[in-house]
Amino acid sequence: MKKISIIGMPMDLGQLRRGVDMGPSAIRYADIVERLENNGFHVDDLGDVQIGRDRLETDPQTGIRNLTAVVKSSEQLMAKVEGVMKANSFPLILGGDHSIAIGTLAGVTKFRKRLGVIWFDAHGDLNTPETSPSGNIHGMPLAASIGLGEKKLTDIGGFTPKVEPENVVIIGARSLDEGEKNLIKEKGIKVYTMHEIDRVGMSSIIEETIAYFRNNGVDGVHLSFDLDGLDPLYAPGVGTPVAGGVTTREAHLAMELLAESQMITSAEFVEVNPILDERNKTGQLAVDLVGSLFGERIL
Ligand code: Z70
Ligand code: MN
Ligand code: MN
Ligand code: MN
Repeated sequence: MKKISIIGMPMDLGQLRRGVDMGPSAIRYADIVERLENNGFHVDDLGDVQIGRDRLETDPQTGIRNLTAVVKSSEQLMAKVEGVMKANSFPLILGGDHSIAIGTLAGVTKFRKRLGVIWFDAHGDLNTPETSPSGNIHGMPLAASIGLGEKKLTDIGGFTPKVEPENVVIIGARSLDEGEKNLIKEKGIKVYTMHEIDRVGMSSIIEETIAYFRNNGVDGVHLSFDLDGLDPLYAPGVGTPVAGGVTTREAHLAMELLAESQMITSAEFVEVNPILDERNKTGQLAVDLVGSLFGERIL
């Protein structure tokens, strides 16, 4: 039987709004374990990584908030993910703000040296301390993972980069900072903005993405799913809502096509903030999408 190991990463240190540390609880409350078991998986919930609670520090040199605590917590997540992969189980990480992806990808890429990454997000998360408008680490994890920015973030696990820029595909972008736009051009990162989603449709985009990764010869694909990629109408419980996003139907279709491809080897669902949510709508949606990612069909 296929095994899935759930790791909760209740980290809110990568941004300023409190409550995203309760994301893993909200997703568990929406019965993620039962949902996956009903789909025929053996599920181990490994509980939560312990997160440092001290939010006092902003690095005076770089303006990065909570750097020490994020690094420490990321190292712990990396070790857990590594353990899951050693045990031949599928790592499914529940955030937490998107800064958790730094630790996730550090753990996954200890094993997969040519990893493809799907970054489903309204944002690029491609800021470096130089380009960041906020100093918030949740705006930096993709940059850090391709080796750019603060060394303490890029070098977690003792190696960098984790992922090659040509093996990254961003889907759902509609809020990019100037520095991020420059970086996308400079590194040739593949981005499907809302414009392309509207023009060619989600199914073509996922098919193209799968073909792109196959052609690149990746040895696995990680899905980093920021719930703010969805329109706030469907996912109100996020810290940085941006109008004009992906619909529930498009997101389900994407998950179903990825399930069919059998390409996804690890995943994380991030930025669920129950304090900002409406009766756990966003937590429930995350679980529904996980269902589709693991093979659920309407009929
Ligand atoms: C902005 C920054 C961001 C997620 C917001 C926002 C980044 N580009 N990331 N929500 N997940 O502060 O860097
Ligand atoms: Mn077990
Ligand atoms: Mn994000
Ligand atoms: Mn985002």
